[in-house]
Amino acid sequence: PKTIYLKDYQAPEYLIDETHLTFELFEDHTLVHAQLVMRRNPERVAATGVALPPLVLDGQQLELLSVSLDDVALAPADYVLTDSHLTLQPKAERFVVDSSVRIHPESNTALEGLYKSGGMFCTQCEAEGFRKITYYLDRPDVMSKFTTTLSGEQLKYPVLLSNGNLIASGAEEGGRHWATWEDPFKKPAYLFALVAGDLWCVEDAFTTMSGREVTLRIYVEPENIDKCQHAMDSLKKAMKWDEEVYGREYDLDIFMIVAVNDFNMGAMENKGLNIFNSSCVLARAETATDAAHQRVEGVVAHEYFHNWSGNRVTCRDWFQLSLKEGFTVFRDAEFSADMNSRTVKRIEDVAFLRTNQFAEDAGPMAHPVRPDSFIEISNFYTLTVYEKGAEVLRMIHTLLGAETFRKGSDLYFERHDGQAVTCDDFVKAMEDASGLDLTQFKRWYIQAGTPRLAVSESYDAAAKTYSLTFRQSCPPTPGQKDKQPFVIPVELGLLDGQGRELPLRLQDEEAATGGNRVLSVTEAEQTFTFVDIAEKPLPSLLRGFSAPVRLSFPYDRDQLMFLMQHDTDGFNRWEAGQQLSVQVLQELIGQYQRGEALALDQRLVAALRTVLENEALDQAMVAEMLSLPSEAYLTEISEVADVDAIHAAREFARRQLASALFEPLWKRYQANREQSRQTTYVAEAGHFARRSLQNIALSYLMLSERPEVLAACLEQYDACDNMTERLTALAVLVNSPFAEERAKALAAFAEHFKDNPLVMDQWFSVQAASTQPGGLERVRALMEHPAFNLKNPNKVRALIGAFAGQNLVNFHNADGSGYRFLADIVITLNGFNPQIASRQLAPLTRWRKYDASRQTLMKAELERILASGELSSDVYEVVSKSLA
Ligand code: HT7
Ligand code: ZN
Repeated sequence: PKTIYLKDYQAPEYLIDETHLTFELFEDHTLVHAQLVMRRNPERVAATGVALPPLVLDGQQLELLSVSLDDVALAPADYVLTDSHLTLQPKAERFVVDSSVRIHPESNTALEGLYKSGGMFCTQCEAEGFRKITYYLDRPDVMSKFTTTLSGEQLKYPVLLSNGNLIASGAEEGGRHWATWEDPFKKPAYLFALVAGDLWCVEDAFTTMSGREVTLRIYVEPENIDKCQHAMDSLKKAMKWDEEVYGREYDLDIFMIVAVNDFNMGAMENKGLNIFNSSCVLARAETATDAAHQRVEGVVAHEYFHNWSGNRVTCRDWFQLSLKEGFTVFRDAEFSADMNSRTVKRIEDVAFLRTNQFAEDAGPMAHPVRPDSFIEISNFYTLTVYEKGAEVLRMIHTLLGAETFRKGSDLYFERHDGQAVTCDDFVKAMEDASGLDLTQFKRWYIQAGTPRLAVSESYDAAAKTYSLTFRQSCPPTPGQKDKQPFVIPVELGLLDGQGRELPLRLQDEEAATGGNRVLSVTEAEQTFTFVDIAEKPLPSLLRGFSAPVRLSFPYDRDQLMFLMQHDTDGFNRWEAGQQLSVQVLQELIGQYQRGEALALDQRLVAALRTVLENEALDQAMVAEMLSLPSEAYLTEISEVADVDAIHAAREFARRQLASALFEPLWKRYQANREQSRQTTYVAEAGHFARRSLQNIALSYLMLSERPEVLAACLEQYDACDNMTERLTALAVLVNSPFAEERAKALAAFAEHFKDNPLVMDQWFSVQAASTQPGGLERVRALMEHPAFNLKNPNKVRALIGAFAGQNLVNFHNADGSGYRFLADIVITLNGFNPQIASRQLAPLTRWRKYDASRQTLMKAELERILASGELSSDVYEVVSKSLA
């Protein structure tokens, strides 16, 4: 496999002004006719010379039936055909290429290009799937106006959709019909989509800020028509938010979403025709949890926001992926923060980033937000490009302030509408709008790895000055040994003994600026001195997680308890609790490793008791503060992760807390469950908060194994009206010693929901994540269940992904059985869905984190995969880089 480098980027030799596609859909093949109205790219003439260069079209797995140039049919001697390209020699600056190919969506298991999901046809073209549909310049900087006609059997495929507006339709002989769609906006091929199926739709409308009426439709299989309202409500909220916060208005007369069951990722922002994994559209109380409802809201918004950040202004090349993804994740996170609790959203995102993206940044696949090389672009839809990319945008927002950031985004959209651009173009718009020089800041785009920021303090009582010294460093990552200092925005406050914010004035400043400010750390070592500080303060650092760094400050446990109670920044109150828990858990891990009796620091109990008894606190915050750092996070922050010690220490702490805090937990559980009984389900922040506290309380209480708690759990399981309460009750039963009740509940659940694949995914996940012994055997048995199907990515993620990613004690069984199992699965998946195979590999790539014996076992499995035969470029890239 070939490595592609950013430094080799060249603009295309030819452009495609118009693309006219015709699809004839049949059960055993599909015919695709493409007419491309092309011209030479004037930008390239100086570099290439006057003679016309060859036209090299991308195309894979296509059976070429005919090709013509300006209506003259070409013979095989007139072109060069390989398994990835069709090369022609144009005779004029402007010309038309016509081609016909046969493809086989009915046997496309990779779910890339045109494929069938259940009984419907659908497409997934990002990043390079369009070349599996027809011969084309399949690169994002070739933008064209598309017209698409599709025809199929009327009874099987009554709905025929593509991008843009429907301009004609009709019936054909033999029970077939057709429809023609025209997209007035130029777009790259990766945004092309078509859908044909027997679908029902929910319809609504949105009036844009300039008074245009837009039709909104969500298409689903008939049995899911009752699960679309939440997605529709989310879509309307997102459209309004984007007008209000970014001034962005929708531009077509119709916006469509289609839900499909077989999909490699969450969703796809095809112009005017978003295609969604059904798990990111369908949600109603009885079948989807609160988390699923919030995910639907976030993903619907994310894909909608791409209409501007991605579609109207797109990426010049795939190295710039974060231009659209980082920006759009930042936009969707702010939207969710505005719709729900801002602090809770930030806590969830930061916990996810620190556990998963930091691990990626410290592993063999570490890459910059803008990578400079890849073998397979599908491998670069990563947490770094998406989530760290969003953090980079958040830092720009912090440095510029909301108003100037908005000026920058207006300028960016105005300057580049209809263009394919780079991350540098985005930053330039922000610089031009703000007058700031972001040259050094751009290192965030080009240097991989998570910076460490060590902070120390010194207080001079006589001079009333308080100094903070910041030392930044960044560990080496593949291909990048030495790093230059980053620009790190550090939002902070200084608290006095009563927890009040002190006015902040730096030496050389004339006046104080309030109690909260952002310092820009730009040097490897830098000291900031505050004046007029009458008593030694306690710093509250990196508020709201203002930069994606590993911050350290030598807080002792009493100081952390103080911050937990008094910090004026909600995020940092949670953060103080997490740091306290980490210190306490690391102490327990040490005790376990030394074979000592475990003893929990009672200060953690006291701190959580205070939180639990504070009825004035947002209940979602209470729930977040009660959640101990996950085993995955404890693994991530360990030098060498001791899986068994981490699990034992965390479980010990949970049991101790459950027992010491039984009374307040029970009180809050009962109060909240009672309220749940009195209310019908509502998908809103206040209700999410109540249920989250109720459910975390239940998970602690069940550790007590008391009969009244078991009875409450069974009551919640049976009598609740929603999946959030039911699934938690099921999960705590699955993790409990009550074998009879567990088996009964699992069987009842499966019987009740056997026809709902998304609910069955949750049933698989709950069991796959259970840390009870015998995890692998359970997973193997579940693979034989009639609802399981290795060809369906949601099932793979629900069972295999949950086992390897969440069930750490079982997956990392010292005998290596978990590793062998995962390698076998990857080898099998590689044969029919390389993208999913490569994503499932991630846990094995982290082998350097574990002890010598596990390292050997994990590496051996990676080597076995490498030697297993013909590997896809997706799997090859991840395995070979992991072993390098
Ligand atoms: N932009 C979309 C990316 C995507 C994708 C990429 C590779 C393979 C399959 C895929 N499905 C969707 C999703 C998004 O970020 O909005
Ligand atoms: Zn996206």
